[in-house]
Amino acid sequence: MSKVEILMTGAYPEWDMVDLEANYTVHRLWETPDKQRLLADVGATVRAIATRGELGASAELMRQLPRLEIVSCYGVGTDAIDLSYARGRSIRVTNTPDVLTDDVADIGIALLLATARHIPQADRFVREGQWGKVAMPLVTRVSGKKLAIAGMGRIGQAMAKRATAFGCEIAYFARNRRRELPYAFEPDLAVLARWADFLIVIVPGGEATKALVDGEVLSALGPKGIFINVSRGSTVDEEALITALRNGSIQAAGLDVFLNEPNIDPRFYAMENVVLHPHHGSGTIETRKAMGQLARDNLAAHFEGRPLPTPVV
Ligand code: 8YV
Repeated sequence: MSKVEILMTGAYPEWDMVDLEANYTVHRLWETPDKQRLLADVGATVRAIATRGELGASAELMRQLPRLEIVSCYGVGTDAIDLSYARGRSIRVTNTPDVLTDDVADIGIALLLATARHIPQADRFVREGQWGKVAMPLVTRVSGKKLAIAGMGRIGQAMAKRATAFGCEIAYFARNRRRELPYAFEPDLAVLARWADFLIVIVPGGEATKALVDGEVLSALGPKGIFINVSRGSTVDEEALITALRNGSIQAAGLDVFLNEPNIDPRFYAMENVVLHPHHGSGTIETRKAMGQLARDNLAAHFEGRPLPTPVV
């Protein structure tokens, strides 16, 4: 029996590639210089897309795959997948929730600590031989401060739990109030930012949250405020963020996500008050193994006619 043909939009770690190559005929779109040519050659026989959170699958791509049955996403965020197009054609979509929650929450808190406590700057200070010659500038305490979290899903809750251990007071903004949670809910993000010392954003990406954090929210956060983004670059008005960082209307930012990754706005490189992280919140060996397993399990379940472990559509 011939193998099922799948189209991959980006690489997975080697341990996943070995398994995928053994079980499917894999077409590597990201490595192909002439993508249209590849799609014209194999599009008619491809039955699955294996993609990544940040790469997704557009309607334009899916339109070129008339036998497409499933899009398996290596990542929890499906904002870059055209879900309504997939629904319209009864194409299944799966993601990798839960397995990455703790690692992304760790990075949210780590970026807050790194940004407030100047950890990258301190590392440079020691390496460059400044220690003992000049005083390391004093920095901002995190413990016991007011933390606003925009987005109270699985990762938001995991960050709240961590911040509680730091003695932080927590309040949140979300689509819906979560009455079962012990944190204060604030439906107006600017009001929440005005109250907070720090704002961490972990809402899903997509149209509904585009530029949710705008100039008004940033100026409400204020000149001592620290902004952390572990969601998607699209959830913040990046131009407003760059302006706020440059003119001191916020103190600093810790960013795991950007517009146009990995070709981010070069103005970030020159800023001392930003900690940059290359969209790597889920990038531990442990979590990436679990994500790959789940992405592969979803494909296998679909082609063996079993219920999908983690369906989105
Ligand atoms: C991954 C992500 O970095 O889960 C998501 O939505 O953005 C990240 O965990 C990405 O999907 C892996 O390529």
